[in-house]
Amino acid sequence: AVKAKPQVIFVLGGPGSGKGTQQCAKMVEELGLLHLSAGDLLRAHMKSGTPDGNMVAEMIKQGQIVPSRVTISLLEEAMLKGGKQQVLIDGFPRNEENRSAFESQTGIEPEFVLFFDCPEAVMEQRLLSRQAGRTDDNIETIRKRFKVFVDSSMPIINFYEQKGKVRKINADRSPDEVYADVQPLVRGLQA
Ligand code: UP5
Ligand code: MG
Repeated sequence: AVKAKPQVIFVLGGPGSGKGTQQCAKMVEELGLLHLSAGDLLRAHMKSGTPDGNMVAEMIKQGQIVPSRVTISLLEEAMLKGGKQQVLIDGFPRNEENRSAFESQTGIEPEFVLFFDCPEAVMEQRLLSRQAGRTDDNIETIRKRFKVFVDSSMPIINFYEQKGKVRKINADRSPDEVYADVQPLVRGLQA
């Protein structure tokens, strides 16, 4: 079980910037942190068939941000269950409502924010060639997701930038090159 509050790293960046699969998986494998993808938790929840689950399915299909009430309870449950002292939270918080609710409900402030910076054209190409069967990987929803990222999520990154907490990574490189920059930052937290 979790004794003290876990140390949290937020992993943020546009849709397709490479937050999930490649980078977080490597950190889990090599450094043993718990990885929670807010999007993965929401996609699992939408299969529950509950009214909330159906709302989540519709919002994801439209590229909209789910209310923090839903996302935070999924994250809290998964953090408790995971029982790790160091947690990567990928794809959250996405707007000011997410950010302030997480901080007030959990009392947790991130150690730092990994920001995967990537040009839209590159992200678009990656998402269009991904074969994960996601309901939001079509060009229409991808464009909506980009707009939501710029309008609602970039202000969160700017908020943490002003607090000196953003570690910006050039994500428009090979996965190994990206990881070479990520690894020492995360290792530094563990030292
Ligand atoms: N790829 C990755 N890195 C590469 C590299 N360096 N070079 C070449 N290819 C690379 O990667 C995407 C694809 O690119 C993969 O095929 C990968 O192999 C390749 P991935 O690691 O999956 O990128 P990621 O940044 O995780 O992209 P993802 O599509 O998951 O980002 P989103 O932020 O859009 O998705 P998420 O799952 O976080 O959210 C989906 C939706 O859920 C949101 O739009 C929203 O509706 C909802 N949501 C909320 O409402 N609230 C939340 O808190 C979270 C999600
Ligand atoms: Mg992802």
